[in-house]
Amino acid sequence: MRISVIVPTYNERENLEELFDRISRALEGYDYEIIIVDDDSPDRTWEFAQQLGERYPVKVIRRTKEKGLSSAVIRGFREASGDVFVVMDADLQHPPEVIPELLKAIEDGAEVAIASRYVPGGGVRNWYWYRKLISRGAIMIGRLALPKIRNVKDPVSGFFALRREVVEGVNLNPVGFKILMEILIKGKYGKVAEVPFTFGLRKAGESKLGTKTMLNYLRHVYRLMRWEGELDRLIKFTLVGLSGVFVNEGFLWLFVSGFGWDKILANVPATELAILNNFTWNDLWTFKDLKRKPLWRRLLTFHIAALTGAVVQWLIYAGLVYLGLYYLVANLIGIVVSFVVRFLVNRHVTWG
Ligand SMILES: Nc1nc2c(ncn2[C@@H]2O[C@H](COP(=O)(O)OP(=O)(O)OP(=O)(O)O)[C@@H](O)[C@H]2O)c(=O)[nH]1
Ligand SMILES: [Mg+2]
Repeated sequence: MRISVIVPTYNERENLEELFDRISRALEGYDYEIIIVDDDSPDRTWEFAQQLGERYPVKVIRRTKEKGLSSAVIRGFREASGDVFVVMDADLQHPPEVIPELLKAIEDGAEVAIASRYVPGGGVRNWYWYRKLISRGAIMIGRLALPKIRNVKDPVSGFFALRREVVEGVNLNPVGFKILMEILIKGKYGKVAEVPFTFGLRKAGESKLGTKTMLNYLRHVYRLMRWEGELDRLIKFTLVGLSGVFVNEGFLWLFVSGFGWDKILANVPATELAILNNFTWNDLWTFKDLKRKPLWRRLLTFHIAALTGAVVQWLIYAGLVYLGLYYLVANLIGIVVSFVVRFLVNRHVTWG
């Protein structure tokens, strides 16, 4: 088994020697190469990497026309000759000593092995609380929006190993910053393993991450949702929901004006009929490929989602009105949040 360790770099000269030294110790006995993909760093990281190539098995790629972390990793995949690829940062936030554990997981049958901050034994060190919060929040959004990766605890880690076949012939989009998420959605694999590790602060040099990152991340999640067909589901779910409004209003009118029923009570069966209408269309159309649970379970959780949505809507309405927000705006926010909650419960539970 030959290993290719792919390291994207930009101004990482100060970290390179220690990085190579620790990789070479960690991979003693392995057949391996280190591939540095450098975007023409002003500190001449590429040049120093070439010099170190006298002592370590290094292949240096100096890109002068392209820039960007993900495209650098994809380029590394193309240049790599190994059977297993390891991707890691140069700044020693990713301890090379973890690489053998990743390789062990691959040998044990995983096609993708992730060095994970969010499995027991892993973590982050010296992070401000808001960086932790953003990291956790971003991962939660990704896992909720992309059911395929919902069981992966750290789908945005920059430190992972995979078999060559996972990405071979796969068209990866270099625009997103989180290449692992791209691979987990588009790659060809069966089993994913996560190995704990502690992510610290960078040793030297500067962070390349700006405030634009969060917005770019959300755009990336959105693109992957589209690619997965999850956005289509969301649109269908919306249309079905709108059809339910007409069913609810229509039956309410029939029961009150036609049958002379009590206005308050008549809305109970009218609402139930709308719920059944929505369930039927979602079952036959929105989630038609996901009928894994028995019908009665789907019906039950669909009702629970409807009830949860109604409670959430009312709580948000009451809370925002109490805080002084105009009541129609408060209700609108409640409706939108309730809609998202209902979609997620149904996507992950009813048709999960
Ligand atoms: N080739 C290339 N490498 C990059 C680019 N941006 C970042 N990198 C490298 O990718 C790795 C991760 O970037 P960092 O700036 O450390 O990102 P981070 O670890 O999330 O942030 P810090 O905690 O501040 O270090 C490092 O090895 C960088 O040198 C780029 O545009 N091109
Ligand atoms: Mg870093």
